[in-house]
Amino acid sequence: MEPEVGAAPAGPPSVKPYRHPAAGWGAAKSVTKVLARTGEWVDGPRAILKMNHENGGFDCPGCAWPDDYKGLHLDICENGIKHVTWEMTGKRVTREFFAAHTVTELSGWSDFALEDQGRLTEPMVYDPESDRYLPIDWQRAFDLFGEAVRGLDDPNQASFYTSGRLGNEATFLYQLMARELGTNNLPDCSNMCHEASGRALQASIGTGKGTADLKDWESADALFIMGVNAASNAPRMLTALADATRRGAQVVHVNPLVEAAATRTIVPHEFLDMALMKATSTSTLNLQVRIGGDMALMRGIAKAVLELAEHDPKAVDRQFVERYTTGFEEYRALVAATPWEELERQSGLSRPQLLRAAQVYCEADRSIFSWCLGVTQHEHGVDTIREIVNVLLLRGNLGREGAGPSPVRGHSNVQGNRTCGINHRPTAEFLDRLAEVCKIDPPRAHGLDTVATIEAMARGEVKVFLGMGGNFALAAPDTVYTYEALRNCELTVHVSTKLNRSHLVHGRQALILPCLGRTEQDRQRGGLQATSVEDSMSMVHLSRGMRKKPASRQLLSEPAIVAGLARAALPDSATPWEWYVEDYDRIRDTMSEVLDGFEDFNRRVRLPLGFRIKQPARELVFLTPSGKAEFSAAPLPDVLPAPGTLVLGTMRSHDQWNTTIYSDDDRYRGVKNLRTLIFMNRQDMRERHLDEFTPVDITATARDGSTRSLYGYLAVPYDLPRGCAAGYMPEMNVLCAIGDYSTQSDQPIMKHLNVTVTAAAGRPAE
Ligand SMILES: Nc1nc2c(c(=O)[nH]1)N[C@H]1C(S)=C(S)[C@@H](COP(=O)(O)OP(=O)(O)OC[C@H]3O[C@@H](n4cnc5c(=O)[nH]c(N)nc54)[C@H](O)[C@@H]3O)O[C@H]1N2
Ligand SMILES: Nc1nc2c(c(=O)[nH]1)N[C@H]1C(S)=C(S)[C@@H](COP(=O)(O)OP(=O)(O)OC[C@H]3O[C@@H](n4cnc5c(=O)[nH]c(N)nc54)[C@H](O)[C@@H]3O)O[C@H]1N2
Ligand SMILES: [Mo]
Repeated sequence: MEPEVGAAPAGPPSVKPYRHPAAGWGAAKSVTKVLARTGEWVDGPRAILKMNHENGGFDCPGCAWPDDYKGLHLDICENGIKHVTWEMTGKRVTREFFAAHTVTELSGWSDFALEDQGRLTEPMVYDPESDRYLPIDWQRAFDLFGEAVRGLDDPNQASFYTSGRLGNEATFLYQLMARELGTNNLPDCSNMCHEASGRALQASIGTGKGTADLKDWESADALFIMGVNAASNAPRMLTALADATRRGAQVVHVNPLVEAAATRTIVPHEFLDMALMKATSTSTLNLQVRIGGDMALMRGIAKAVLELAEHDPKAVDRQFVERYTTGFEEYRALVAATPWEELERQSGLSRPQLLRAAQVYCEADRSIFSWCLGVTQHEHGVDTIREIVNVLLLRGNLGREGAGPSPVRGHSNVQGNRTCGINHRPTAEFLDRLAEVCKIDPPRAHGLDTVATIEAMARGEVKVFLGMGGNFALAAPDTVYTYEALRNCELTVHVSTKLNRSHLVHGRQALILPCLGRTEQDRQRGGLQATSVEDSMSMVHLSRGMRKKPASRQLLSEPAIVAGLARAALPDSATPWEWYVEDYDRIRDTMSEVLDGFEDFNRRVRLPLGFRIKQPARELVFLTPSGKAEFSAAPLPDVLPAPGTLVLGTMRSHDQWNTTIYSDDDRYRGVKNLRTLIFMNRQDMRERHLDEFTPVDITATARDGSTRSLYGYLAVPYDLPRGCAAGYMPEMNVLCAIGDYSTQSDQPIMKHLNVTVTAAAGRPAE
């Protein structure tokens, strides 16, 4: 049986095209509804005013888009507000709540209902006798963890997951604990997110991060926005896109769907525009690639540029290519050998469309290419991103203003987590520094990532699982298998703010440890504390909670929880865990000695806008084996669906935050009260004799030939290329086999599931 997931629909389903600009009044109305629902009329707006503000505000936990560096206007968005008020709810999950409901009963609740119970208030331990969570005091909870870890034969039998919400200081302590224990098992959400970006950029330009910042976005002549639903998932990008079209820059959207950000917007903080209903266009060209077709599109652009260069010497920046790159000749030969017909077939775009994209690129002096999950969650995600870099290199779009690669990260501090040591494949240099400064002997062998952790838990090789935030059970692929894996553990521990599915899918022993959220003040012996975070564009700045009264007096901060766990697991540790927590400046002092680019951390992080971590590639210093930016010459993958099948991509709705489902609506795609749907091309529906809302069964066939199904989903006709389909995560994780991860990035290929869709025959009898 499939697990019960998703929200509870509030009425009959409907789908109508959305004809309004993104953001604007629809967003304002939605915010009003959210504030009403949480009852946060006073604190909600106060929090919003403090969000993303230089000096004294807290970082919006909504996404990793950078704050407006000019600090002039209210840089907020509907979804950030939703996210913050969701944390600030007045509702509480108390010991009485847990006493009233068994875990078995709660397992039947929707994910919406679970989180909607409000904030967790005290540590709880699972009691198998009564099938309930019972209160436990903090010290006993820490000791339970400590005993379990000390009882392992090998520290590699524990795995430590991070969700990208965790601040830098807690992150540093967390990885220190794991490594002092003796393991690099540090899976994190970026294993499902931007692993491909990190690996591709590292290989091509010697840094795992993008090089463009917000100022560059403001001076680019062309912005290529690939595989991101920005209006929902990075809404503050809309401001940058509207600014760009206003000053005459080109904005090209590459997406199988024409998402709301690819139309027009009413810029959220421009109140006059709001009052006058004045929308600004956020797109000059939409290219509806087929799912997985981005690499063919990039190669098509490269081919056109190289053909043009035969009679226009300015098409390729020869000087740049010669001075700063290697591998150009090989790449040129490969591109020349790839026929246009193949590029058309694989991209799903016509030759005129490919040429048009190339023309935009060639007419721009400075171009930025930005991307998110639509590009990364594929088998060939790394090759595709390297192809993006190839295209940038051809015209010298690197190391100068207004140009460069610019991945849009997901969680608000997922990039900071990596910078501060969450990496199952740490470099030797990092470990050497850690060993020297922290006087520990870190393990050198690589650890387990997300998929490998699940497999190891299923085999009984990982026995203790600790989730530092997040909702591992639902976020991970192959839901049924992942549930079995978690249930196979000796101990599962989750540090969380809200009740979620991962607390119900637990090991033989289980703990829920509730923590302070980002909006709340964090007071330690040394006074009020702030934590630092890093955004998508490598800006590091402080985040300070403003709420004086936490959701419960029993909540601890994340650094304090890590310290408590560490001390219990490492009673003789010489690391001054308790001393660190008294004053986070002490953690930052140690970090400044270990981490590259964090020199003088405590002073620089207190500058009004924080500081930017230096990007060597931005200065045209390439830390690659050749010392140059490296062209890649990867073969073009075949992404066409086999006859009779479709390629299905899983994605978010507008009204959800990863596994947190706010409602069953998806406003910009015109959907109401429906998540169990599959968006399909009309003709693909006709071929299968499906009408709108015909119930269908969806069966995914994994690489190993095994199948997984979802039953009774509703077909919804949508404007996407033939052979392509889309639906919502996390529900559709049921379809994603554990073994179907990219051999290039180890990322589950959540945007490329091979499925058949048939009129519903119903779930077979078990
Ligand atoms: N409100 C809100 N904000 C969020 C999140 C949230 O859940 N809610 N999640 C956060 C996180 S952790 C992340 S990682 C980001 C995710 O941000 P996104 O990457 O926008 O996430 P998805 O919803 O998965 O949407 C992927 C987009 O890629 C497109 N796509 C699918 N396949 C392909 C393809 O083959 N090629 C191209 N070019 N496009 C394709 C889809 O149509 C969709 O527009 O957002 C972050 N911000
Ligand atoms: N099929 C499919 N699956 C996907 C994806 C996809 O596109 N398709 N996307 C993947 C991606 S990009 C990601 S990032 C993952 C998301 O994976 P996760 O990061 O694991 O999941 P979230 O839903 O963001 O986690 C929500 C939970 O975090 C906890 N939380 C909230 N705030 C805090 C806090 O301040 N501190 C702590 N300790 N806990 C807090 C709450 O208890 C809440 O229930 O999902 C992945 N899964
Ligand atoms: Mo993510």
